[in-house]
Amino acid sequence: MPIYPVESFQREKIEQLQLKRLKETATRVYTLTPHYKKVFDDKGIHPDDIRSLEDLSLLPFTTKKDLRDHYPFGLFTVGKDRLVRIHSSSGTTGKPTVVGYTREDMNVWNEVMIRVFQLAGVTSRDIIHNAYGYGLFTGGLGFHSSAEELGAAVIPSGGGFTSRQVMLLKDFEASVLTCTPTFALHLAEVAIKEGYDLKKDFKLRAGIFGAEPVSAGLREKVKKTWGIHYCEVYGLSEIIGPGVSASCSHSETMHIAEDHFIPEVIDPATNEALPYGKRGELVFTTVTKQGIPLIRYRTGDLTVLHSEPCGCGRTTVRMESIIGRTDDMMIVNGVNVFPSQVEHALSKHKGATLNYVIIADKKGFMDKLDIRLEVSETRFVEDSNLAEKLIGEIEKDLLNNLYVNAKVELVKPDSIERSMGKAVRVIDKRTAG
Ligand code: DLL
Repeated sequence: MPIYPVESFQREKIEQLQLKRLKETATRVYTLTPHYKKVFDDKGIHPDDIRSLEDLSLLPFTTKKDLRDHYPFGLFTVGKDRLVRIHSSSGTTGKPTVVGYTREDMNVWNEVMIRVFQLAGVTSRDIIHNAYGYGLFTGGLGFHSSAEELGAAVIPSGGGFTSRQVMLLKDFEASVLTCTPTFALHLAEVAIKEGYDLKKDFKLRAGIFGAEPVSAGLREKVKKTWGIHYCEVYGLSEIIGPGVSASCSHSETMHIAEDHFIPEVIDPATNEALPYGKRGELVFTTVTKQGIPLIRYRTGDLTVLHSEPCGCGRTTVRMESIIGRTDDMMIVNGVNVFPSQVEHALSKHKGATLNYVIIADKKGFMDKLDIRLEVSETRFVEDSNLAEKLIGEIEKDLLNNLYVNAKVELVKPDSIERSMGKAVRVIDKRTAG
């Protein structure tokens, strides 16, 4: 598989390119948007003051709120006549965040996505079954345009109609599946129920999965159930959509397209930049975007960056799988827990599935955590000995490993609603209403 030349640049060379592009972007946003002029001036910083990449830490952050406050086009640096595409975030409350792409931005997006396909070992000869949602969400169209650009055949399935998708997956002989990891598992479940043999009846050999946090347990389950190579892809609409980073076949960490998006990890409490190897909030500065360039955009996603070159030959900075979002973290009687950690614990127990809902609530002054967990076979709820054993094991595991005192309730197979896109795992009644 080819590697884009820039992905194997020496550190010094990539940093020179980043610095040049950073200066251009800072000048662009400062001169073209009243917002950035104001926030740069408030910090007493001018784009001409940027002399090295370390100076990035002097620049102001951009948040989701800034995008909302300037809804819809207030942070754009081009006129509407130059846009060729508009997308927006998947947020469910308040105004969405809106992003616009010029022709040049679409070229960058296609380029970084073609790099993702290369990381996943996907070529123009592949047939890609694209089950990411189409529409304002960047998943469907982001994969679609770039797969066409690659020269692969793309099947625009979108989300939903699972049983029909299973039929198309088989009949059209797709070799690559692209969707959220939870939907990949749901497709497998439905196919098995309909009597298919996943390894024999399908031609799938790889999947490119992302858009939501995935535990090691869920990743393994998708890999094993389908018997395919698992490439993880990360991205967010504010930065470009899918394609910000993806994993290669050597490691589960994801290579960042850092010639376009400069990553940093900060301590979300103090806002200080953290060194490689430390966990914190991921922040990106786009350095080639024309439509809506963003300076130090706070993603809310928690991860760790690594700078060592990878066995695949790439030298780009890599990020670990996202453990959760800053706003996903539950604090249960003082203990910090991420849904992905609970998911990982569940994945270790025979009889448990990865279909679950976590419900946080208050009992008096104390927090309480209930987990509704679907079992793999009815006997695990109907046989009280089996049920008691499974509940006991999981509750003990959560207490010993995550220090969380949770109450597990087992429910029958198929009783928890499946998600066609990003799964919703937590209901926090403490914060609702
Ligand atoms: O989810 C873009 C995307 C589409 C990525 C398809 C990958 C595949 P948004 O709807 O703007 O964009 O949501 C962005 O989704 O900040 C993360 O919290 C989460 N996310 C995306 N990829 C991953 C991943 C798309 N691999 C938000 N692991 C981000 C964990 C992810 N979370």
